[in-house]
Amino acid sequence: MGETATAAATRTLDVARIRAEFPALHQESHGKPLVYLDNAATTQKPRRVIDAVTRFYERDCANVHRGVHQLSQRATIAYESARTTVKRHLGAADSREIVFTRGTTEAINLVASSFVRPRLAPGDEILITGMEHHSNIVPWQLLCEATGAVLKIVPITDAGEIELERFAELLSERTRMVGVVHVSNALGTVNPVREMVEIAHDRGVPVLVDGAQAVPHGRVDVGELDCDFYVFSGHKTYGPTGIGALYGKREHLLGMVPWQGGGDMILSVTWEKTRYAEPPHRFEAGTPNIAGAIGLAAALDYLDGLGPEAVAAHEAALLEAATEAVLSVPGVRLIGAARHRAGALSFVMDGIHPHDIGTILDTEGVAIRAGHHCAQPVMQRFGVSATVRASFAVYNTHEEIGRLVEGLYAVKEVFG
Ligand code: 7TS
Repeated sequence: MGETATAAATRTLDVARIRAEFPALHQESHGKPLVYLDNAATTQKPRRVIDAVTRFYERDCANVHRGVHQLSQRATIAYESARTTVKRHLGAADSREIVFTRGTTEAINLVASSFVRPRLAPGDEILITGMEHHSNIVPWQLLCEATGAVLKIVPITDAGEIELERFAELLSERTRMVGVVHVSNALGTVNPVREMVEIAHDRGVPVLVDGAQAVPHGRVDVGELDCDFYVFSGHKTYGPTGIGALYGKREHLLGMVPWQGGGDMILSVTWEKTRYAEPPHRFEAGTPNIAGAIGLAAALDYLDGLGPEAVAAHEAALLEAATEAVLSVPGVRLIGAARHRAGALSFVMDGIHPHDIGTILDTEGVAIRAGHHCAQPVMQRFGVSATVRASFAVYNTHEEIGRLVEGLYAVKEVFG
C-alpha cells in the first residue's frame, strides 16, 4: 500500500531535484536567472512530459480508434490509457466519465451546450459566483442570450470569499445549473465546493466545478466532492497546451446530446439516421489531441509520484512566506485575503500601475502576470483595473520570493 496522505504531506520535496526536471527554468531573462511566477497562466513542463510527447511522434504516431495496424493500435492504447490516468487522478469511478477536451474553456462550453441548453426554458436560472474566470461566465451568458434564461451571481465578500448564505438564498426553483470555481485564479481563494455541492443537491441542482487552478495544487477527488461535472486544463498542471478534461457523472453523460458532429463520435451513419457513440467518444468528434492526452497522463503521473499532498504543503509554505514578504514592502495592498488560499497572490502598489510593475519585474528576470486575469468582474468588485499576480508551482523556491521582493523595491526606486 502507498503511504498515507499525512505522511506524504509531511515528506519534504527535493525542490532542487524537481527543478532539474524542468528545462525551461534554467535560462536567463534579461541577463538574470529566470524566476517564473506566472504558473496560473501556464506551468513549465518536466522533461518526462516533453519526452512522452516526442516519443509518440517519433515512434507511435498514428490516428486512434481506426487502424488495424501496429502504430494505430499503440496510439489507441496510449490515448485510452491516458483517459484511465485522468480518471485515477481525479478519483472518478469509471474511465467513461472522462472526456478529453482542449481545456477548461472547451469543457465548460461542452456542458453548457450538451447538458444545460436542452434543459433550459425562458426564465430558468444559472447560478455562478462573483469570482469566476471569463470562461465560466461567457458560455452561460451566450446560453442565456440564446434561450431567455437568466444568469444569477453569488456575491463575494471584501476578503474575497463567497457569501455562502446568499448562495443558498439564490438557489431557486428555477435554478438549472450551478457553476463555481474551485480555486480563484485572480484571488487564490479556495472555495468550499463540497459544502456548495451539498447545498445545491439538496435543491436538486447539478454543479459544475472549474478546477483549472485546483488540480495543479493538491488532491482533487470528484467522488468526495460529489460534483456533477469537474473541468481542468493540462497546461496549468505541467502538461501540454491544447488538452484538458471534463469529468461528468456517467448518468449525466449518458443522457447528453452531442455538441459537435464528425468522425469518431458515431456508431453508424446513414442518410436516414445517424446513431451516436456512447460517452465519452460521443463528445470527442474528429481526431483528438492524441499527443496532448499522452503528455497530460505523463504530467499527472509525475504529480502523483511527487504526492499531491506534499505539493500542496510546499506551495502553502511558499504562499504564506510570499504574502508576508510582499506585504512588508511599503505601499503594497493585497487583493483577496480569504482564510483559505492556494496558488496565487494578487496585489496592487500605491500609485503604480500593475503593468509598470510587471515590466520592471521582467527586466529583473521575474515573470509575473499583470492585468485583469480574465476575471474582470473580480477587478470591478475590488475597484481596481488590474492586479499584479505572483502564482506558484512545485518548483518555486523561497529564494525566488526574495527575488520578487527585491524586484518590488526596484519598482519603488524607479517610481520614487
Ligand atoms: N478557469 C480558471 C479558474 C482559470 O484560471 C483559467 C485560465 C481558465 C478557466 C481557462 O483555462 P483555459 O486553459 O481553457 O484557457 N486562467 C488563466 C490565468 O489566470 N492566466 O492565464 C490564463
